[in-house]
Amino acid sequence: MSETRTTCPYCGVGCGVIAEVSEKGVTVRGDPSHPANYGRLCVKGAALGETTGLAERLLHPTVDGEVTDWQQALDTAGHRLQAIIDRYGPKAVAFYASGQLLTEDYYAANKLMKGFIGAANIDTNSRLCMSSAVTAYKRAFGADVVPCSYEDVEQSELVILVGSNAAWTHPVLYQRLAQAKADNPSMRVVVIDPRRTPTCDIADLHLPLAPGSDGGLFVGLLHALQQRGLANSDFVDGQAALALADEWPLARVAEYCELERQTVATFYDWFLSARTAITLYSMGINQSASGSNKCNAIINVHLASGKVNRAGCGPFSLTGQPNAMGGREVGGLATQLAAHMDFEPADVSRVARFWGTERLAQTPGLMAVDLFAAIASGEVKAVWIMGTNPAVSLPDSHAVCQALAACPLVIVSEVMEKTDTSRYAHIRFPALAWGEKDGTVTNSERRISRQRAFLPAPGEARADWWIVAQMAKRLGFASAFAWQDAWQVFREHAALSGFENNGERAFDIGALAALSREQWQDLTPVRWPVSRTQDAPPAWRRLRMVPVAPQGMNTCGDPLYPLVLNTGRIRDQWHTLTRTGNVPRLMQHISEPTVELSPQDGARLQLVDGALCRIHSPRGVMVARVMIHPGQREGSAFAPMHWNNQFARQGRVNALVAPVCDPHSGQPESKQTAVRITPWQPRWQGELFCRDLLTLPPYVHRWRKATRCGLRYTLAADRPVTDWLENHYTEQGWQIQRATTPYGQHLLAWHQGRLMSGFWSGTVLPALDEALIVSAFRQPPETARARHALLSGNADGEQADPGVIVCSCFSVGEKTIAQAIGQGCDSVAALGLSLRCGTHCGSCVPELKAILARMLPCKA
Ligand SMILES: Nc1nc2c(c(=O)[nH]1)N[C@H]1C(S)=C(S)[C@@H](COP(=O)(O)OP(=O)(O)OC[C@H]3O[C@@H](n4cnc5c(=O)[nH]c(N)nc54)[C@H](O)[C@@H]3O)O[C@H]1N2
Ligand SMILES: Nc1nc2c(c(=O)[nH]1)N[C@H]1C(S)=C(S)[C@@H](COP(=O)(O)OP(=O)(O)OC[C@H]3O[C@@H](n4cnc5c(=O)[nH]c(N)nc54)[C@H](O)[C@@H]3O)O[C@H]1N2
Ligand code: SF4
Ligand SMILES: [Mo]
Repeated sequence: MSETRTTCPYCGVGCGVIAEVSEKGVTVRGDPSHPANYGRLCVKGAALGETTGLAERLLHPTVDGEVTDWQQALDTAGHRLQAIIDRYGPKAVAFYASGQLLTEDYYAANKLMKGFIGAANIDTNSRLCMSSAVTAYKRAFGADVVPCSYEDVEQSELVILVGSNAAWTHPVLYQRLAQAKADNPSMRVVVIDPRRTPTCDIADLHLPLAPGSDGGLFVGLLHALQQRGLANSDFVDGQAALALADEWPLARVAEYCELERQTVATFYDWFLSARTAITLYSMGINQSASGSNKCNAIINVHLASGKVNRAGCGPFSLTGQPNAMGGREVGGLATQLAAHMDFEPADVSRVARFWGTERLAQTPGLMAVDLFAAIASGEVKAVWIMGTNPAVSLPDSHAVCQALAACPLVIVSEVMEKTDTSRYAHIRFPALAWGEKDGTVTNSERRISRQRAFLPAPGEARADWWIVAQMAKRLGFASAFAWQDAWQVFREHAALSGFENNGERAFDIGALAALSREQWQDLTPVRWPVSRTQDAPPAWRRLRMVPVAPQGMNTCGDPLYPLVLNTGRIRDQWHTLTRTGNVPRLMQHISEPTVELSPQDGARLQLVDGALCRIHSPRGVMVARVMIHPGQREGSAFAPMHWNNQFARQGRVNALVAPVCDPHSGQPESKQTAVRITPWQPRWQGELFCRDLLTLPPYVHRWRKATRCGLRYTLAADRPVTDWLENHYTEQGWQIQRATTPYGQHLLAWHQGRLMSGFWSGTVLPALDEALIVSAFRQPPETARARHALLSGNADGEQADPGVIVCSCFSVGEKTIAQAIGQGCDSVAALGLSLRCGTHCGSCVPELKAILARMLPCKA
């Protein structure tokens, strides 16, 4: 048994964890000494031990689909990349990296691309995440400095969460906030989000504003400050910002945001009267075609009111990924150089001298969405993707997939065998995963922590920085990439941040360049700057208020697409599911692509809780299960960003989203897409349990779920699949047991006495006894009665009793109907959509009405 202190690889809170390896496997607990979490963990962090298995891992390099060795893979990749550079120049190649890489990996990739290949075409998924926040900080402060800490959140009188569902996305920070509020009842919490989210649980005030209208709310707040004589405008462009705000009196704000005047007034009063206030903002602000202006509108009110740069105050952009901040430090964005330097001549010269290169990129490169457009147009001919899954996460995923399919050279560094993106890879490099890799990450509050390896490298997987360095060698730059370990990379990165930095660049960790290997191994979490020459962040020289004219969302009321689709995260899943989708514990909460609708829209669209629907936009379609949610605004819908082709058919939300970006930051408007939702009532729905991944025929909709016995697929389709399954299993020499019930088909497949697969279908999802099925996979039932029970899917050996059949056409019983009413079906039409009863001959409609009247007397 051994213990290792390391850092959680999920969200930007950056919690310290202690990992313990024993014969039983890996267990983790919160690190009580880590200043981000002081021992706390959320459910994802707590389940980390369950993600370290090697199932479905990519463990060997592949070239053109064949497994090969490193030598061969690197030579081939280097050769092909070089050929493209020779023929078309350095701008024909690009890297697309990730805020989940370690700082050392990121530093190496940025150095190779910008410093030695000589173009700045390296961008990152952080473009989709926080580029608007970066743009705004740079415009306001002259540097990308987050001026707040978690302690500021705890100490504030007024905590404003805007476009953040921190209860689910930054759970430990949220817990710290909830605790601070419990300890200090005078603290107030305001949540600004079109949806009523779990984050609202601790809110004193929730502003369910119209999607995309935050600009108006904050510009109006600036106006309110000025009206009360509380606005200091002694900043660059301060007067101009106030002049624009003049046009936003309370009445206009309330109308624009579709909020009660009183609600807005209360929020403004609280802000004006609070001694300290902190605004936490995240994707509801950043992911907008005017995201950087919205961030500046927030920063403006903090500047004007003096609520910045002191305890308990400030505009606090919450970073999403574990190392989004580290990526900003090394220059992972195509629009900056390295160590917070830009493409100013002095910066270019300094970085070139430090790296000893004559090939340094002189101008910014392509930003993510433009980068994939350039791949589509053939301008970029080779792309190396590291640690991100753009086929799922970029907007307009069909176009992204087409671009990748047409790209002459796609290289993917991955930890998983199969992803939607790696499907298009010519060359795949197996990377080390969390627990195996070693380096540093920086969290939301600028705190650098170590991620330490505590597991051996599996198969031939290697560190991302090592793979980059090996490629650099193949391209002829061996001496600049001659590091032996991550510590050496870190030292170089730290030295660059301090190089010729006499307090001019805020990001300065020059003092850490002197760490010995042992000191770096033992590094305890530290907030930057850690300078040799200064001890506080440099005084900001160029404080600026950016004049903001609020802009609404980009989509405008097309009657064909009348709803606004909002997208985001659910509590227990991480991004494209590669790391969390196989953990049964994390699949219990929400296990399918869903769409949240308001009760009003549900009724209007005749969609009940649990029904299936299709969501259409001009770009694509998604299939989702309806969740009726009273906290959802009428006219808006919410769908998770997580699902993809590995886990669902037509579950990718970005198939719908248009690639419309903020002109300053390049960040796409992922939060507002105009859509139409139509019911989909499949002929049958079913559950399939099996031991291994199964490729089903394309007409079957499938949702893959992790269970304790292998895999579970929830299925739905308009054509039957039982014959296909039977054939498929018979071909493998398995014995088939089949039953037909009035509602659907059941099928069990056996091999040498072991249960290999079970399938149960009905006109609606059959109610199954999962425990019974899981145990049958472990230990086949011995008695005939038990086998019969298994075939029925229920321990009592019967299909769940439907009660007296009311609808004969579809054999729908009274009990089933009562159950559906209990789950929210409140009309004959809704029952018909959910169960099909009454939709054929119609003769049972009066009985349906009677049951409804009996169960819902207030409706009658
Ligand atoms: N469980 C979990 N946690 C995560 C992640 C994960 O995948 N899973 N990912 C991490 C990453 S990378 C990120 S970036 C963060 C993101 O963290 P968050 O930004 O908190 O998460 P989201 O769910 O994307 O969106 C936040 C909220 O914005 C709201 N919103 C939508 N439109 C608007 C609007 O016009 N105005 C306002 N004010 N709000 C709006 C949505 O309703 C949603 O509740 O989460 C991190 N944490
Ligand atoms: N519609 C919509 N789209 C969105 C968002 C939204 O809210 N709505 N949010 C956006 C945001 S904020 C973000 S951050 C992105 C996230 O989107 P992605 O970055 O595409 O999502 P991940 O699933 O985290 O992708 C990481 C990939 O890297 C692999 N990986 C894990 N560890 C390692 C490693 O150590 N090395 C390497 N080489 N690979 C590794 C994983 O298996 C996975 O395939 O999505 C964006 N897209
Ligand atoms: S709050 Fe974030 S960093 Fe902390 S345990 Fe949860 S996912 Fe990990
Ligand atoms: Mo993110």
